[in-house]
Amino acid sequence: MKDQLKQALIAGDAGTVNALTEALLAQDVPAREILDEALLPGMEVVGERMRSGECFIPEVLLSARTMQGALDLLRPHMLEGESTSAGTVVIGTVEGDLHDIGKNLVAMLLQGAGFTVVNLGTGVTAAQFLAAVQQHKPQILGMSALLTTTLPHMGETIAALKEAGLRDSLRVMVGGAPVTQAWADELGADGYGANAGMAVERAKRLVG
Ligand code: B12
Repeated sequence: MKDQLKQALIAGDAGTVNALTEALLAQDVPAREILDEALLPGMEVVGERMRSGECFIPEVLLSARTMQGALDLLRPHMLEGESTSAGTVVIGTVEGDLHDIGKNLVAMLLQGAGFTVVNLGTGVTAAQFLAAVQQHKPQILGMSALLTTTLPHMGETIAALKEAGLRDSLRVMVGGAPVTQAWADELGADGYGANAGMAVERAKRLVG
């Protein structure tokens, strides 16, 4: 059934994806397993096809929307348990970038791990990140970017934090497909996560 789910996601068939996700949950298949073994591998294929020119933006968008729908179904199953806050995380996708599936996944798993998450959405400017830090006083600021052209905006936010004297009041984490540990180091970020699981591990260590 997991392979059928993966194929339906690739096809952008929301009805089938929702039905199969619900059926798997009803069989007590853990939400994390549905994510790791069906949905994420499905998006991986969509990405490869986009790269090779085999599929185009409308199709990718359809799969992306379908993925968001499935994540909504999984969310309640990933949030069980922890009640006390492990800390506050402000997270967003940088200016000029509207990719948010990975960022939302990170936000969801951080919530599941007990963090209070303030999700600023997409296209967040350095000034908006700064304002949110001033308002919410988070322990961690997370920035996501999926385009090589929008990566530099991460540095602008860090510069804005420095200018406001707030850089040392929190830890900065960065991620997104083109982000590497080397890029995180160059930026002077405190953490990097290649995937949502690693992001959560890293966040726990940063506040621990
Ligand atoms: C879905 C998708 C879209 C959707 C986005 C829908 C949405 N709501 O997000 C749509 C169709 C809108 C889209 C548009 C575009 N896209 Co696009 N897209 C993708 C695709 C296929 C998948 C991205 C995804 O969701 N992956 C699944 C998630 C789970 O993975 P992830 O995002 O990497 O996140 C994980 C980690 O990176 C990490 N992480 C993410 N964020 C954070 C943050 C922190 C703090 C931490 C610690 C970790 C972390 O954890 C996440 C979970 O495990 C990728 C291909 C790819 N392989 O990445 C291209 C891709 C990113 N897109 C690309 C391009 C070029 C575009 C467009 C410019 C296309 C166009 N010509 O218009 C536009 C740009 C729009 C814009 N201004 O942002 C290129 C980027 C190339 C580059 N090097 O810059 C890619 C790589 C495709 C390609 N190979 O050509 N896209």
